[in-house]
Order: sequence, then structure tokens, then C-alpha cells
Amino acid sequence: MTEARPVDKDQQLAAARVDHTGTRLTTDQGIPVDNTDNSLHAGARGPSLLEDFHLREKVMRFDHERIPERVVHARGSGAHGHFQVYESLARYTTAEFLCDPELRTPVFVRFSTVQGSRGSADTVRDVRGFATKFYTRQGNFDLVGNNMPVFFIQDGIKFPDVIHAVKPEPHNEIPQGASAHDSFWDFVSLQPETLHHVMWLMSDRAIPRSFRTMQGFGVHTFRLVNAQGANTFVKFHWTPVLGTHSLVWDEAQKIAGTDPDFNRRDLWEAIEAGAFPEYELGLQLIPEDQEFEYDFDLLDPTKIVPEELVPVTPVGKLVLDRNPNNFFAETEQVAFCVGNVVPGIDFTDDPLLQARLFSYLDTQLTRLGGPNFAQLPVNRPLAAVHNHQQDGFAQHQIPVGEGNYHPNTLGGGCPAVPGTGFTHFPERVDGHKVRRRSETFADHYSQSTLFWNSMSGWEREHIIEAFRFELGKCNRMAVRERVVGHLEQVDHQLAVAVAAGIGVDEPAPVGENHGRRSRALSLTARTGNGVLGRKVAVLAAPGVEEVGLARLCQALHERGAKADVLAPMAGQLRTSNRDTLELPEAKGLYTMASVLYDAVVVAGGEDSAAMLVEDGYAVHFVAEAYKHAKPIGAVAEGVGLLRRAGLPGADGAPAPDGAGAGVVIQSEAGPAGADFLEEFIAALTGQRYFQRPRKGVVA
Ligand code: HDE
Repeated sequence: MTEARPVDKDQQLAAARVDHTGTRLTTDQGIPVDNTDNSLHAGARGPSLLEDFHLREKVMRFDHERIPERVVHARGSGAHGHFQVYESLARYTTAEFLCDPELRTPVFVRFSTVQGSRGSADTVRDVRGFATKFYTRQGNFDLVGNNMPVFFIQDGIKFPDVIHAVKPEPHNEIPQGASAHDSFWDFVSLQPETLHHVMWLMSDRAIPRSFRTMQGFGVHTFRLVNAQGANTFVKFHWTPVLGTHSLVWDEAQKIAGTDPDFNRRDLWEAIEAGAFPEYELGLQLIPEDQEFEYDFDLLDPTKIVPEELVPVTPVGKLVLDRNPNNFFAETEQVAFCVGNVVPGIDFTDDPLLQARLFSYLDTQLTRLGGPNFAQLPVNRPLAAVHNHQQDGFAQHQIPVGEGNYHPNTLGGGCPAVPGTGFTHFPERVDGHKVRRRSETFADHYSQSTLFWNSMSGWEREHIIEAFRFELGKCNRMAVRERVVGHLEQVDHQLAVAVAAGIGVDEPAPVGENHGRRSRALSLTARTGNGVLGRKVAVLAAPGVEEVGLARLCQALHERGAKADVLAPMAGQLRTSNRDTLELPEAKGLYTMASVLYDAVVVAGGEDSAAMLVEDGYAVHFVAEAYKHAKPIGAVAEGVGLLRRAGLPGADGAPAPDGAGAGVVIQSEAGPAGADFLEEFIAALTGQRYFQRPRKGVVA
């Protein structure tokens, strides 16, 4: 049987595109419209007439533009790309896209936050979704993961509870995009299985710098099944090539105001600029006979498999290289479904996964208005679709023939069921029907402690501050106390530090910390590859020294970083030799903020520096970047701005321990030299400098 199939997803999507360039306006029925600015009236000042079909249709279409937003993960951003496996994984699976290194499988990825509504800010403290649809030749495989490897609950029946608790409260719909409120923490305090995920949520993982610098995890244990029918347990990991990087909390909150689309914009701009986000797919492979080797249950989604026990093997690469043409048609209408697996990939009995297998298919009926959503261009498989499923709202195909049942002779017995195809792994199941949690799921604290132990000093500080912030926004003292009680089970010092910040009595120690760590859990182990895609603000004003400015921009550009010259007047800049510099990005200093950049450099030039030093906005810009531990550079006269901002060491006096970390200064007059450039780029590679003392910074 031969099937006609489009060569690739782009071609399939292109067939659905409509380009209005050079066309004339019509109604939905194709009737040419003569005037779309005035409705049909009885007299120019008279009542509108019911017969105005253009008015009625135009307004009707507008009235129905919205579909229900996703009940979770409503706020999202998508991109197209492709995936390619490095070497055949035929030893483990029959999934063709994992076995043929020549095959480039098209994908669509949607990143999201969980709690907030569609218009909420990107940088809130929340879990991020990382959902990937692989359009494989054997049908669609959806890997619907998150940027944290564990989940709040163990059984899907608790999902409505945890989501009701974290969503805005029902009586006043407050707060938007935030877990810092009573109902969430009340739930956490009563449901200790949430603790491990809550530790991740209070860490900087919950405020990623970019979707490009975020890990992804399949969370559940899945199965890979090979041609012999042998099964291997698997955990899926996405590792960003740029490293895993986060914001700091103060910054994240400010960005929510200055650029609520921060992560979305970053993804869009990177792809438009050709700096395509890349992620390695890694697998943790666990032989079937090792299912019971661990002191946690592989079926428990609140547990990780530490990389020290089972290493993550890189097996392939995902590249995101095309932005959607239309947000609604693609990003909003994409329908992921955990149940979409291809031959060679299968489920386990993880009770969270099992509930998801129901939910994702079900939710699309409300969101996308009926059962034909798989026909939408972004959801359509590349593999040919043939079955007797029919009718329903918005059927776009015209099935022909009479034999719409199986078996049939009227349709020549087609579509045929040859007995090959997806075969469910024949897991042997034996048990009583019980509404009970397995005892192997009972330990909620050991891996919470493992996570805490694995954090560096600054990561721990951030976690403590996050707990203090969140619980500090919680009005009920009893809830705060109960959460501290759980933290005491994780680590005494953590509980004491949190309690001290939220007016709760110091808890008595309840036991020993087991002392185990997993290095891979710390962000310090995930620095990635250099400065690619980093954004640098170069502060300049009229009279800027142009040779050094040009060298700096070029050096950053050559390494794949982006330099924005920010001057008080956008668009043009007079330089020290009275030339006029056209600024390609017409961004003015006052339209931007330090929180939107990864680093700051103050350019040289006497007049330029003199003006910036008198500019409160510029002074704050530098001081704030310092406080957020970002690399800072200054050339010659530009150092004056660092002095005015009170940066330790800028006045030439020795800086206290760590205070000068990531601050690169060229004191000599003249253009930025090679040493300065090299040192600054090295500082940029270092990402953030949390060793700087935090007391006394005024921004
Ligand atoms: Fe989801 N989840 N979820 N979830 N989830 C949805 O499906 C659900 C869970 C995740 O970009 C919904 O199409 C249940 C874990 C992502 O479109 C809904 C349970 C993980 C996305 C749904 C979970 C996720 C969703 C809402 C517990 C990480 C966004 C709209 C049994 C592994 C996909 C939709 C996108 C979306 C249900 C738990 C990730 C309601 C019932 C665990 C990334 O069906």
C-alpha cells in the first residue's frame, strides 16, 4: 500500500497559509465588499439595516474570536524546528525517529507558564511547560514535559485540587500568575507529597532567564520497546546547549512590569536573528529487571532518578528555527496529548501519567470545539490518516465511499488492519481493585533534602528568600507554621532560616539530614557554552568615544552576543570626533532597563560620561545590574558612572572580598583595548557573580 505524504511539515503548513497581499476584500462567502467603514443605514443618520450581511458577518466573526484558554498552561509561546537522533537507538526502541540518524523529524514546541491566564506576565515564579510535538513518519509523538523533573502530586486525581489551590483564589481572582497566596500554601502544608516540587519551585528554576536556557523533563518514567518486545524504562531530559540560567527574583518582578513578554520576545528575536535555540535530548535508561533497585519507586512522579545512579545519555538534538506565522492558528490551537505515542514508546503505571492519558484528549473538546481538532494544520500528522471516525463539528475532509465501518467489503476491506502497528506493551497486571497509594510512594522528604543539599550557597539563599516571600504573603499563621514543620523534615537550617523571616517560632530539630547530594541538580553544574545570545547594554551619550564603541560591539557580535547601544536620545549619536553614529536598534536609554539585559558596559568619552554621571536613570541602571550580580564593564571616563553608582572598587580603593567579581574596568584613557575586551567577554561567560556582598547596594 503506498501513501501519498507531504515531504515535510513546512510544506503541509504552507498549504494552509493564506496571504492577503494583492487581494481585494470579500466576505467569508467570497462576495466582494464595496465599503467596510460604514454600515448600511436608512439615511446617513438613520438606523442600521438588518440586511447588511457584511456588518453582521464581520461583527459575528469578531464576537467569536476567542476560544477557551487552557485551564493550565494558558500563557505560552511556540516555535517550529526539527529533531535528529545522533545514533540509532534500535537496541531500545522501534520508534523510527529514534533509530534513523539521517531522519530530520519536524517538531513544534510550546513553552508555557502554568498558573497565570493567557495575558499574564512571563517572568512570574512558576513551573514552565516544555511540550514537544514530533511529527514522525509513524504518527505524532507528544512529549509534554516541564522544566522541573518532578510534580506536585503522585496521583492524577489530586490535579484539580493542586491547580485550584495555586490558581487565583475563587472569590476575587487574585493573585494572577503567582503562587504566593494562602490557598496554595494551605494545600502544600496539608499535602507533604508536594514538598519536593515546592523545593524546585522556590529555587531559581522557577524564574528562567529564557526558554533557550531552560531544561525540560518528561517527568514520568516511560518505556522504550524494541523489535524483540523487550522494554527499557526511560526518563526524558532536554538540556539547553546554552546552559541553564535563571533570573533573580527582584529582576523577575521588575521585568513583569517593564516587559511582560520577556521570554516570548527573547525566543522570537533569537529565532528571527538566526540564533536558533538548541536542546540535547538525553535519556536515562533503566533495564526492566532493575525496576525495584532503588529506594524510591520509578512510578512515583515526585521522584527523580539521580544522575549519579543512572547517567543521562545524550541521544539527539532539537533545533528551533522558525517562528510561527500566526499565533492563534499555531501556538493557541496546538493540541498536545500525552497519549500520542508512536510504536516503540509506551506508558508505565505511574498514576499521574495514567490520569493525563485521559485529560489531554478530553480538554481539546472544550478548547477546540469538537473532535476534529487533529485536522487543524498545526496538529495534523505527517503520517497519512485513515479510519472510520467521522462527522462532528468542523469536519474538513470529505470522506468518500460507503464502507464507513469495519469489517467491510464495500470499501474493499479498507482501511485494512493488517495486525501490525502500535502494540501495547503486554505488561502483566495482577491486583485487587483498591483506592490506595502504594507504600513505596510514602517518603516525601529524602529527595527534598537531596535537592537542598545539592544547592550552592547562593542558590540556598535564593530558596530561603523565596520561601520567606511566598509565605510572607500568606495571611494565615497556621499555614506558615505547618509549612515550616515540613521544611524541618527537609533540613533544620532551612526551616530555621525560613521561620526567622516570617514570624514563626524556631522549630526544634527532628532528625539528621542524610547528607547526600547530586551535583547535576545545581545550576552551577549547568553553565553551558559561553556568551551566545547574551544581551549587553552599552551605555553611551553624545560625545562617546567611537573607536572603542565599535570594537566592543564587534567583539560581542563576533561571539554571538548582542549589543544594544542605549543613549538618552534614541536613533542617532554624536561621537567624540563629531561624526553621527546611526544606532540600528533605535532603543533609547529610557525605554529600556537594566533588568532586560545580561550585562552592562559604560562606553568611554569625556562628554558622554559627564552626561551619564548626571543622569539618575543611568546611575540606577548600573547599580541595579550590579545588585543583580551581572557582569559590568566601563572604559576610561565611563568608570565615572560606576563611581557615581557607588560600585565597590570603582574609586580605585581595594574592593572588599568578592565585591569586584565580574566588574571589568579599563582605567587608561583612550578606546577600549584588546585586554579589556577579552576580560569583559570572559566576565560575560561567567554569567552572574553572586559572591558580591549584598549589603549596602542601593539600587
Ligand atoms: Fe498537564 N495539562 N496535566 N501536566 N500540561 C494540560 O492540556 C493535566 C502534568 C503540561 O503547551 C492541559 O491541552 C493533568 C504534568 C504542559 O499546550 C490539561 C495532570 C506535566 C501543558 C492538562 C497534568 C504537565 C499541559 C491543559 C495530572 C509535566 C501545556 C490544556 C494528571 C510532565 C501543553 C491542554 C501546551 C496542559 C492536564 C500534569 C505538563 C488540562 C490532569 C505532570 C507542558 O489537559
